[in-house]
Amino acid sequence: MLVSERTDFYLTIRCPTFLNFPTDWSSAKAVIIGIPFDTGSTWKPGCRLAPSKIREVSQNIETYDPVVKKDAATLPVADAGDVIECVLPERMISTVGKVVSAFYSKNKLVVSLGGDHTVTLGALKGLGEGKALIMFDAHLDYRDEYPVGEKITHATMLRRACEWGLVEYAILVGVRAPSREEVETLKREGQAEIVYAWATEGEIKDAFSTLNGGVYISVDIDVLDPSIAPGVGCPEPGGLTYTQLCRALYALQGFNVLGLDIVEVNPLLDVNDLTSYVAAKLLSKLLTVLVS
Ligand SMILES: [Mn+2]
Repeated sequence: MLVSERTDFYLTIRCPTFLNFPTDWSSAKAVIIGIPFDTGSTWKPGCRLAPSKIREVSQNIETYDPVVKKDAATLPVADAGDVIECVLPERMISTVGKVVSAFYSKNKLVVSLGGDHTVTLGALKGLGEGKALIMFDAHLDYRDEYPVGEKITHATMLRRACEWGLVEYAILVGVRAPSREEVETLKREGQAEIVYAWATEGEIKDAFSTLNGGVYISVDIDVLDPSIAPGVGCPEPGGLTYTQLCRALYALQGFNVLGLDIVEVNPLLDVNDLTSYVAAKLLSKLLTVLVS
């Protein structure tokens, strides 16, 4: 059997699963995987604990979405467990790439639970080159090196994704903490549109309307205001409200979504598991929007 077929070799089942979904993914349309990786965090570690914590709190959320009129818990989704633990970013990217590629080749929508934002590089690699990306994030993650000398961290993720050809064009929503160098480089290279956190709902939808073809969605939980998502490594005031983010996600209904992730939840910095609850609700909502 090809290594790429042996997804079970790289995955460890975790219980409880998200919303008690089955671990058998054979008939599922979407497959959740956890990526317990946080050595790409440039400040406080702890994101590696998020997949298990988000699964734990998911046992206690309401799953019916009155807007989409679907119940996430009844959708054809599986939770295939966590990718084996990796410390070095290169190995994580390679391993996650193999797992995502194997599921993608079987027409599964892969939902990755980070982990710090570096994990998105692995998921994007598994889907191949030249995609559009919609990224919800307080930051641009477009530094060349951060910290000095480090090329693959959560602060350089988008820069590497563009350089490696994994992302052709990106729409960056909820931004409010960019560096001058990142803004100027992105503008010069023309590979992205920045939709700042103070944009209106209409402006966000207008940005989405420029996309056609397959798109990858990445939600860095720090796009939300730290008052509702305090468990993050780099809290930035002035973030989106939960309702603003939900409205943006509803606008993605009907898009050809190739994969998605929710990243940067840090249970070690959280208050009353609030950030994990918010992430669980967002994932539940995204499933109702994207899976039928
Ligand atoms: Mn990020």
